[in-house]
Amino acid sequence: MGHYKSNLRDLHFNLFEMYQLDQVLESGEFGDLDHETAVDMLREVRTLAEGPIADSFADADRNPPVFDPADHSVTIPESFKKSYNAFIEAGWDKVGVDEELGGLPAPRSLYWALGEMILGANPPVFMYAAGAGFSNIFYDNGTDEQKKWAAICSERGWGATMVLTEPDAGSDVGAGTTKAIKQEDGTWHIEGVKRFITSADQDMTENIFHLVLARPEGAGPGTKGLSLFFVPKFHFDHETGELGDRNGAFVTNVEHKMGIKASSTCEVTFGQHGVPAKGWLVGETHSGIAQMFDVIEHARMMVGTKAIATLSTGYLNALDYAKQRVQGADLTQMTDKAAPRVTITHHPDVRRALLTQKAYAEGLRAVYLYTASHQDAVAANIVSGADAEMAHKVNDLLLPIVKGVGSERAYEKLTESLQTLGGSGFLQDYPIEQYIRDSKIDSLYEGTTAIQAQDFFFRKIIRDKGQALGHVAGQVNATIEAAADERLAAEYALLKTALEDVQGMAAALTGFLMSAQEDPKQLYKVGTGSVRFLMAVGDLVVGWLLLRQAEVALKALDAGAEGDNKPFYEGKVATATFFAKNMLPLLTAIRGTVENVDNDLMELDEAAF
Ligand code: ST9
Ligand code: FAD
Repeated sequence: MGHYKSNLRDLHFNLFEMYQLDQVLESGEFGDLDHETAVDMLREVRTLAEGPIADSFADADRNPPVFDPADHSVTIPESFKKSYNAFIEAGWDKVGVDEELGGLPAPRSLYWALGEMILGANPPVFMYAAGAGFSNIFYDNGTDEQKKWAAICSERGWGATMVLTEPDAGSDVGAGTTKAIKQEDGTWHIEGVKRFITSADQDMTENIFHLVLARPEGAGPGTKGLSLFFVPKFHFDHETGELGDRNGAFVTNVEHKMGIKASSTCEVTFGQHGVPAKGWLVGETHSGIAQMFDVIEHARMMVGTKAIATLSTGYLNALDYAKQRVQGADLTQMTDKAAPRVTITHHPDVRRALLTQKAYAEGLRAVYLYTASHQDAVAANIVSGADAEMAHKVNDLLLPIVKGVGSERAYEKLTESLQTLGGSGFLQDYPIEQYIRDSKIDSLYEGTTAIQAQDFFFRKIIRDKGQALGHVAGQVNATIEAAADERLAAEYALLKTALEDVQGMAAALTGFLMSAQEDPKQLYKVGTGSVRFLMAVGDLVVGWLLLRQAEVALKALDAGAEGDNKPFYEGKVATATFFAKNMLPLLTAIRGTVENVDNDLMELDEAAF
């Protein structure tokens, strides 16, 4: 048995019992894809993920990709190549991709459910295999001519990268100085150094295309002055795809990292090795940052789902261990030194830790799949009654929660998974230490948590005039008002208080923003409170979706659920109750801190830190 433990039962529960995937498929929006096919796909990907994909997880960590500065190449470990090939050869990289690109369109909820299993088993497999998805975004943004290249990129299975970051332009992408110089033939020469570029070289695909943000000479400052360029590693015949000369984009370093070592993180130097780095302006329009955000939105979803997937397998590994590890006596017999020893699942604190992990793993899974359901208009309408415009806004609103809250909570609760194994958790005999190392990146790349929190408040709430937040809050309120199951009365009351607390926090932050018109320093208070607010909304949504799951579970139990289903549904009810009683009340204290935030920390002399 490999390291990865999927939770297919919970994926089914979310897709079919919560988010009505059958109705989505019956809409005809996804061609012939039906219930049986979706179930088969989930089962097959589970088998693949737990087997060949997971197989190289530890080996590629201990023997990471090797960089050769002489020829700017990266060699991927053989073990990992097997995992990658198993995924590609079965065609899974084409799921969710347009038919024009050789893909199989699928509902986003199904796409991300499949993705969760790959991301939990071996995340870099998903990342290296994202070329077809990138081709789709290039296709959507490209000229008619470029759409043909996008089809070539997808069909020939080329790798792809997103190239934003520079040494002095991380969170502040608009500080980028990489230049684009227009050539007489209409192409561009890219010049500059980018760093931290994921998958920028590998020896698994015949070609790689880079989507690069660079500033055309004479363009203005900031992100709006950046344009997006298609820069292939090798030039190619634009009709046949046949490879030509090497282009001037060279990997000049590979980072040594804390985790996710199988994923190559590269410095890429453009146009400084005697060969120009030739690029093509994507779509022939200078709207680079908006085009790049099409990639970023998918990547943020990917990062959050990766984190949540890792927490889930961390929890299931911890649970497995806890059921077997015998240590100590039952607390009620602590004074009897001859009392029988019990498995650690008998200790209240271990149960608290396990339920905490379960609640966040399953609650955040419910959040990312709810979000994914708002990525298809047809599904959004079924799930929340949102029309196409509102579906888009709700997805925008929830992405910082999936990414920002998903990554922070996963990393935090994975330490509970490790703790459950005691000293053994610290060993490389178990996967959890690697889970922790591999998932730390999730709160950093694709916009740090602070950036997610600002995006959430300023763009997704204030700029949106609270429309999407109002829609989701309306859904939460509907659950409270309907109080569909009287056995959950205490939980509805706790959810009601949590909703009021979050609304109070939103009002406080909005108040600071308003008063910043008179006193700009009031804005610091938003900056100080925004991560707490993001995390609080995350808890509210997790608590709400767990409660809705409990309602469905109680109905199933009333209908006489048997066998494995019985403890599954009982677990759902217990988890929702645990979360409502143990996590939601904390929001009242957080509301107090957000409402009373002051500017003392901004007035403190730097020397006093
Ligand atoms: C990275 C990669 O970290 C990590 C892993 C890569 C793995 C690769 C594999 C990925 C697989 C997934 C892809 C699969 C694809 C599948 C497809 C299947 C079909 N939403 O606020 P302003 C835009 S990469 C949308 O003034 P500043 C918007 O156009 C590095 N758009 O910003 C806006 O204009 P307007 C990641 C947004 O102050 C314009 O930007 N690095 C959003 O100029 C300007 O907005 C980062 O993420 C949004 N939420 O710049 C950087 N926000 O307002 C983090 C902005 O007119 N830093 N736009 O609409 C930030 O995000 C900053 O806030 C900033 C600030 C750069 C945007
Ligand atoms: P900084 O921006 O310097 O941030 C440092 C700290 O300051 C953070 O805590 C941050 O939250 C905080 N901070 C910064 N600005 C603000 C602000 N305005 N308000 C509040 N707090 C702020 N980039 C790519 O383009 N493509 C890739 O494929 C890619 N892959 C990566 C893979 C790895 C393994 C790593 C480590 C990075 C990758 N990145 C990639 C870059 C990644 O997106 C950046 O590291 C990230 O955006 C943060 O930038 P930074 O590291 O420069 O940190």
